[in-house]
Amino acid sequence: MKIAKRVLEALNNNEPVVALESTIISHGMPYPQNVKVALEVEKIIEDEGAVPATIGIIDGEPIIGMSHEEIEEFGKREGILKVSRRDLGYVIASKSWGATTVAATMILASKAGIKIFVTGGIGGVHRGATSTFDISADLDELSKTDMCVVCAGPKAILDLDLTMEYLETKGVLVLGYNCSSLPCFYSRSSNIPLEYHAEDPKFIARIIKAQKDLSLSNGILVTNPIPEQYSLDKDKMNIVIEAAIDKMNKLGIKGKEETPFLLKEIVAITKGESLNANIALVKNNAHLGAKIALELTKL
Ligand code: PSU
Ligand code: MN
Repeated sequence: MKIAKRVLEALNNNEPVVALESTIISHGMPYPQNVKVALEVEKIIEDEGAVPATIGIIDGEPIIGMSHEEIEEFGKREGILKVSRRDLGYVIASKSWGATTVAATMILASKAGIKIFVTGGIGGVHRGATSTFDISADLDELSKTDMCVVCAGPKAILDLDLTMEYLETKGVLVLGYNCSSLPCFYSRSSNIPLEYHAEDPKFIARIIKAQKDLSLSNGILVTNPIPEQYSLDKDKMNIVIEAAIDKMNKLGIKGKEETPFLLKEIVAITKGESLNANIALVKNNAHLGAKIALELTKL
C-alpha cells in the first residue's frame, strides 16, 4: 500500500494521525458536497494539529492519505466499488477503484499504524435482521481490529438495540462522549442508556493505552452526539426512515446497496436537512478524533 509522505513522517515521529474513510465520499453523500466536506474535515483535523489520512483504493492500490485531487476524483467517479473486509483482495487483484467502508478503513489504517479513525456513523444490525441476517461487517471488524473509531453512533436506519447487543457480545466498548444515552446519528440521543462515558479526550487516550498494554486486539467505539443546533427530532426521523425502508423493500434493494440507498432517500424526503445533519456530525467528530490522537501521542 502507498502511504502519503506527510502521513508516514507523522507516524514515524509519533505525531497524531487520523484516518478517514472514502465510502462516505463516494456512496454516502452527493457530489459536490461530498468533496467539499471531505476536504473541510481534513482541514479541521489539520487545524487541531493532527495529520488526516483519507483512505481509499486506486487501481488496486490502497492509498493511506489521498491527495486533494484523488479525493475530488472519488467524489465524482462512477462505479467505484464499496469495499468491506471481504472485498479487499478482489479489488486489489482486479486493479479496481474501491471506496473503503468503516471495516476496510479500519484494516488498512491499522496496518499503516494509525490508531484513530473518524467517520459519520458506523454500520450495524439492520432492522429486520432476525430474518435477513443483515449485520454490517463494521461490527465484527470492531471486535478484531485495534482502532478507536469516532462516530455519532450507529446510523439511525439500524436496529440500535440489536446493534448494542451485538457489540457487547463481540467485546466492543461503546463510550459516550459527554452523553448518557447512545447518540443515533441524526439525533443527539436515543432511549438506550450507555454504561460508559468519557468527558475528555485524555481519558479516551488512556483507555486506548490500557487496551494496548493488555495486547487486546479489538477496537473501541466512541460515540459523539451531533451538535444540538443540527440535531433532528428522533420521532420525526423515524417516520422518514420507515418510509425510506418501505420504498427500499418495494424496489427489492438488498445487501450492500441498502445503506447508500437509505441515506440518499432520507436526504430526498427531508429536502436536504439530513445531509446538513450528516455534514455537521462528521465535522464534529473530526474535532474530537484529532484531540484524542493528540492526547495519545503524549502517553
Ligand atoms: N457514515 C456516514 N455515511 C456513510 C457511511 C458511514 O455518515 O455512508 C458508510 C460507512 O462506510 C459504513 C457503511 O461502513 O456506510 C456501512 O455500510 P453497510 O451497512 O452496508 O455495512
Ligand atoms: Mn449489510
